[in-house]
Amino acid sequence: MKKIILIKISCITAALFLIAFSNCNGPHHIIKPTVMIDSSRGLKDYYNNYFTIGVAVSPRALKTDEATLILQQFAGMTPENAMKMGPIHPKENEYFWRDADSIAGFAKRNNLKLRGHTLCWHNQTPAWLFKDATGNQVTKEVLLQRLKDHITTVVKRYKGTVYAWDVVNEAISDKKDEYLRNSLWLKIAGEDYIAKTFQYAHEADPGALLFYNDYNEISPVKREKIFRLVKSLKDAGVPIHGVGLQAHWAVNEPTRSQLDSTLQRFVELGLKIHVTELDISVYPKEHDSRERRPEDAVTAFTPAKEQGQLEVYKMCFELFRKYRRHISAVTFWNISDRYSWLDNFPVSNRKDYPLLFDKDLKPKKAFWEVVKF
Ligand code: HXH
Repeated sequence: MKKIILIKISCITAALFLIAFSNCNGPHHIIKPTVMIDSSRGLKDYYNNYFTIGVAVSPRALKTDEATLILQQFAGMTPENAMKMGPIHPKENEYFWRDADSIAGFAKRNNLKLRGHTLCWHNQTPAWLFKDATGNQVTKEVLLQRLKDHITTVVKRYKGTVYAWDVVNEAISDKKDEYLRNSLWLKIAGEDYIAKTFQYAHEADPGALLFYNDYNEISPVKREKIFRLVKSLKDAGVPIHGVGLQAHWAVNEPTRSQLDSTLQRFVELGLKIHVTELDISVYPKEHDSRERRPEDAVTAFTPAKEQGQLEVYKMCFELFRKYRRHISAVTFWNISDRYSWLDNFPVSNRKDYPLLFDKDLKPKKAFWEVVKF
């Protein structure tokens, strides 16, 4: 009896001791469950055996703390604007190399794969391009000669540094019943300006991979037109190696089945697929530019926006991984939510948060969904 009482007393004492001891340092000693974060691994490492993860950059970003983030996270780069015809070739006999050179130098020094963007586009063209000295529209012959000179000069300069070019950008029309965009390229030079552009690029650097690049590829109508163009180039023996899907998407599109059938369709081309300009807007997609309205007042990155965005990012990368044998590069269009081309577009005075890193360059919840596989 005495023995039992003694055991009881010592048990109670031990328990009291344990409680007292475990509480002596206050509640902050309670171990919280934490997610295991391996901060030494970037996107490029998680996807090492899948595709080259790239990012669109400005020369300015490479002189800030964003440069460190680029080196931690990305294996590839695309100049957002610096190699476009307007910025790089402002006058007929004048090139502006500084910005493109500084991006190419950074890529070279740090062993990043550089995608060139872009050689022929209807937008951001220099003022002189379509006009002769008297202000009249140039002929087909003059325009194609100018295009050839431009491509030869630019592509040769970055030979060995740029491994892939977006050769023609956005040549397909958004109008339901129109095939090619009715641009000055088409009006002046006719349909074969596209094949010619690829030929000029191939002659300037036979080792570069050449892509046709376009947006709204998830729309069944546009998708079939892109498919038709790329297939016709390939069948005609034009040097084209892949299709670039811009992937400017949003919280409401694409759906899983829409993206799956899009990727499935482009796989049938038997060419490479690059996802070239990925971002997921936190606002439902609007396909037309408009002024800001009162209901646009909430521009904060709310938990609901965060959740919607992470679900789309998760789904997209699940499908990218499914098609890993065909997709060889995935490039984000800008580095962090500090700056995106979507700020003020297509709605004026509206901030967007379309990327995987916040304005302090910290990974967002969507980042952890993308690397969890
Ligand atoms: C891309 N265009 C370009 O390839 C890239 O060079 C640029 O830096 C950013 C995006 C996407 C785009 C295409 C058409 C377009 C807007 C963006 O036209 C619209 C105009 C108004 C409303 C909706 C689309």
